[in-house]
Amino acid sequence: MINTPFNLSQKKPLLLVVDDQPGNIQILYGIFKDECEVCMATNGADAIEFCRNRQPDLVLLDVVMPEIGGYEVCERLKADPLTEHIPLIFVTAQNEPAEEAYGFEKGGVDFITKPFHANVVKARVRTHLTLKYQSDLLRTLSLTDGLTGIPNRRQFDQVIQNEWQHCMRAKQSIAVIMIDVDFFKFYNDHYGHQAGDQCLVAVAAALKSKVTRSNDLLARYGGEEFAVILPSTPLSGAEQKARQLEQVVRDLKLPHEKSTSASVVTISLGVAVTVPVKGQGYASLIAQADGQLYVAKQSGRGKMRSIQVCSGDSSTEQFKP
Ligand code: GH3
Ligand code: MG
Ligand code: MG
Repeated sequence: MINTPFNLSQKKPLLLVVDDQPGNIQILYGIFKDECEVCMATNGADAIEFCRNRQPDLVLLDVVMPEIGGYEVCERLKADPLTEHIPLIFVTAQNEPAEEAYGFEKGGVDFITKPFHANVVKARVRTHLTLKYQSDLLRTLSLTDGLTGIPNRRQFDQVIQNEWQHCMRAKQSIAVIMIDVDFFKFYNDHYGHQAGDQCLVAVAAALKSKVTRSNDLLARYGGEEFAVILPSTPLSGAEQKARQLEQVVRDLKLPHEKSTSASVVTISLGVAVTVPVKGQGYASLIAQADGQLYVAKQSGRGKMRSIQVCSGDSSTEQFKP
């Protein structure tokens, strides 16, 4: 097998073959069964459902099918944010340039003509799987923090935007926890920058072990700052989570001789919760959580402070020992 980047990845690529003629599916299955996980659909509706559920790496899509034809399947997949990034190759008995141009216009990445020539089909599929692997990798890297391996600020911004809208529609509360490592400048000065980096890696891993619900997100927000998004979570739940996060970092027992508030590395946390309403942006929620983080720092560090932000202006601060 040629060593293309896609087959350097751990998993076999997932290929969906869509054709109303089982004979065509069999031929393509025979060509790709060794290097791909091949799944099949015999109509457009099933193909769309499969793509929404399993996000294949590439779809080989018959143009002429009863009910929903290939071009319409393509159009629908491109209109859905869940499936818009999946590349599609049209499979057709026609090889008119006008037909090909139409397919590209609809969002296909390539054409394969029947009857199949196995080596040509293989080469085209490999090219597009390689491109898909590279664009996935780029997307993952651009959304991940290089030091700690957790989501970065860019991913945080994307997720909070989506969750904010979702919670507004569902009339549910959303919580943000801003986290800052205490006396971290002293830590670096005393133990060195590399030890500082290792400390951030350990803190990130500890925090991650407590942020486990599928829609919750932990991100590195900046230097020694982290942030958590908790959709559909009321104040009490967010405070409970913040206390767990404070404890899990304290339990790492990373010595910090230069901290004036504890003998180990600790974090301070600011929590803000609200039910989003139209006309209000999420930036104010982050600012409120930051405000609470500042209060937590002022009250001695290694602490959590929280606020319920009401729609309108009146907010209720929660003061705790
Ligand atoms: P406070 O308790 O008020 O938060 O004090 P602090 O010293 O933690 O806060 P300050 O903002 O003064 O210092 C943050 C330090 O974090 C300074 C900066 O050099 C360090 N830092 C930021 N990013 C990194 C990083 O990626 N690696 C390391 N080793 N240090 C970092
Ligand atoms: Mg800071
Ligand atoms: Mg700090």
